Amino acid sequence: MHDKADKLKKAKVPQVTVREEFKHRLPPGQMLTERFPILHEGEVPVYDLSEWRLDVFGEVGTERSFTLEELQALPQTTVTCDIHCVTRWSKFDTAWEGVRFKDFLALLDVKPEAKYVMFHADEEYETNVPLEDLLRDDVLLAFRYDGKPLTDKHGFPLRMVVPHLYFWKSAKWVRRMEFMKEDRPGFWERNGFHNVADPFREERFSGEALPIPEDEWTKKEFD
Ligand SMILES: Nc1nc2c(c(=O)[nH]1)N[C@H]1C(S)=C(S)[C@@H](COP(=O)(O)O)O[C@H]1N2
Ligand SMILES: [Mo]
Repeated sequence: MHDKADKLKKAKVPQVTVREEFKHRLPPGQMLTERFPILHEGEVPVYDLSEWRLDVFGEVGTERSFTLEELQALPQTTVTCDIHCVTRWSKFDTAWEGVRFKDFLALLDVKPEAKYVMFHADEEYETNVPLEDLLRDDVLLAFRYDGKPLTDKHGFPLRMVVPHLYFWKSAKWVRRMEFMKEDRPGFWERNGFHNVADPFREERFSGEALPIPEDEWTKKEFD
């Protein structure tokens, strides 16, 4: 009985204490969790993988469309990184496998004028990231998390992982990449969130702070 009560308690407050030597890895205003919260707008998409494509368009010489098999045949990398959600949870040492964005970019005919990327994802999600940010070695088109294929709720079959920005910049269920000359705000960026989103500078909001209760994330679904 005690056990069950403890488990429920743990589920309610999934926050853990950060050891002194890791404190520098926790951005200001963040709380550490060992669970994996699930956050998104809309429904979890269901795919017919034979129809699934990743499309590349915008400031490119040639538009491209990749099947999942084509993407999975590319050289893959493992990245272990910390992730930080604007709703205040952070998770350390998350392990992802996939194709480096940089390696993917090398296959594309992107025009030199392209300076930003809009990630278009299901369900009608969009987020914008400067191309320069995506050239870091730890930015992935990820197929796998923690040694297993992504679960539906975490973005199966393909999501972005852009670890140095708040996690809303890491689109789950990504379907289209648009290369752009000019920056344009994505879904959250149009709805009061910061355009840059550096967690160590606490770039949460573009104007006034949005009224998100500090414990809201603890009430969401978790793995
Ligand atoms: N397609 C899509 N991707 C998305 C979102 C979304 O609503 N739709 N939410 C973002 C937000 S706010 C966060 S914190 C992370 C959550 O990823 P997770 O559910 O794997 O923790 O996904 C990001 N990517
Ligand atoms: Mo988020």
